[in-house]
Amino acid sequence: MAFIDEIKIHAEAGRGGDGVVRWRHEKFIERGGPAGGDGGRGGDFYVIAVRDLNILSKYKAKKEFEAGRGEDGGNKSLHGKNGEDFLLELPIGSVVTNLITDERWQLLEAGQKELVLKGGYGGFGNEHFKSSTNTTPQDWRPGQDGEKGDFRIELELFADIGLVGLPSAGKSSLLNGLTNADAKVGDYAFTTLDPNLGDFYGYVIADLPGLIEGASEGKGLGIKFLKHTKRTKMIAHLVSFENLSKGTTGMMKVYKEIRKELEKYDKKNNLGEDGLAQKEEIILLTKTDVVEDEKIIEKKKKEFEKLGKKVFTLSLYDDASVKKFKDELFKILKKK
Ligand SMILES: Nc1nc2c(ncn2[C@@H]2O[C@H](COP(=O)(O)OP(=O)(O)OP(=O)(O)O)[C@@H](O)[C@H]2O)c(=O)[nH]1
Ligand SMILES: [Mg+2]
Repeated sequence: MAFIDEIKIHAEAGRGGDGVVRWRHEKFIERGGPAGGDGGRGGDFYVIAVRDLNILSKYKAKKEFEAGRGEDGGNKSLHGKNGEDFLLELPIGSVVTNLITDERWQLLEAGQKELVLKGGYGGFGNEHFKSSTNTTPQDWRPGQDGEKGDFRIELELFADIGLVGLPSAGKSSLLNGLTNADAKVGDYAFTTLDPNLGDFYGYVIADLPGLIEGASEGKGLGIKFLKHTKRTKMIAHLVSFENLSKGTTGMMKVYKEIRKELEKYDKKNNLGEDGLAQKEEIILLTKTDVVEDEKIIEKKKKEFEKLGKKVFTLSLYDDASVKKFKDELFKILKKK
């Protein structure tokens, strides 16, 4: 299923039910007084945030939504039932804009529910119009229309930490290792085409598409990747030990290449202080299992530590290293 981050929909809250004209039936009295009930309220239209990033693609085929109509009033002064509310599930991070009124809602946490369109009031039945001067009113009112609107829904993916790195650095594997996400993993570049999110003890980790040289100019999946990086609070930059073979400077070279893309993107978009390169960054040296000599791993770690950032080494095949990183990551996120 393709990942979708913007849709347009049309929605209508329910129309109120009509009031009715009815009469009490009493023995020997033909018209025993007005007994027409009021119509029920039309259902309201809500949006509610869920932790499902791909849910927008569900609405690709169906773009019109309608809450339930209120029931008409009944005899014996029976009030019509209210129409059913409609709850449209949207991913956390959605920004909903009413294109007619310009009202905006931002869904920031799971379960957040916003009333977007109100259902119409039910109409009065004839009993409502009863008075001392009019004991047999014929009056009734129709239900009101519910509010209607056209909406744009944009997904502004935001995460506490974004996993950044070359294709195949092991980002998706790590996301799966840290959370219960089920991101696709593959030994070819650009396995991840769209971001995946995972829940890490209440923090959101975003696994982003791989980045290559030239990404800031649109190479690879550049723009898509960078657009979503903008909303992450911090970055975990993954560099695989597989790059070690590119000479002793291999891993650092790869790291710097990606830093350069972040900076270029910031410059191009005049992001300044809000830039990607300004975000707090931790460095993860991944796939330590491909290196036989423990000393090389330590040496690389020291080399990266000179950048003045927190550096971790890990392998998905070494549970202890993943556990250690999990504990540290939790502490880092908690402090933020
Ligand atoms: N040896 C080894 N292989 C790993 C490790 N972690 C991931 N891999 C393998 O590396 C390959 C790439 O892993 P992914 O998790 O798909 O990499 P990615 O960074 O998400 O790649 P893109 O989505 O293309 O950007 C897969 O074949 C994984 O099985 C590790 O710790 N050690
Ligand atoms: Mg991936």
